[in-house]
Amino acid sequence: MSQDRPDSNVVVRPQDEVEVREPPLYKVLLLNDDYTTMEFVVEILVKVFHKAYDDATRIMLMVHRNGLGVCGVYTFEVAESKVDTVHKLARESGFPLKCTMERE
Ligand code: TYC
Repeated sequence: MSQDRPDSNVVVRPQDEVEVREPPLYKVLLLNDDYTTMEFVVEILVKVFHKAYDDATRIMLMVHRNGLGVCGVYTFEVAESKVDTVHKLARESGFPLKCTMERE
């Protein structure tokens, strides 16, 4: 029998089946503080989280009023990279803005 042709007599055990589960997802959350400007938070939401200006403003106000809010949902590495980028940009601008991630 050809090596390329599927063999109908082959038994595929469950442990040999292809993994189809989705990777775990992580929410990235922005935390409110009294010192970071509203303008800077909107800029972060537009530049780092690719939000439209109006959505960015809505999310920033939600964080301002409720203490925290979700900016987006990503795989582990992407979420981790967003958190690092927010902290780096905030530090460079002298703001104490904090960002965290949480498994969905
Ligand atoms: N509370 C800040 C202010 O009044 C604005 C702010 C919003 C800061 C969201 C952080 O994640 C934040 N200037």
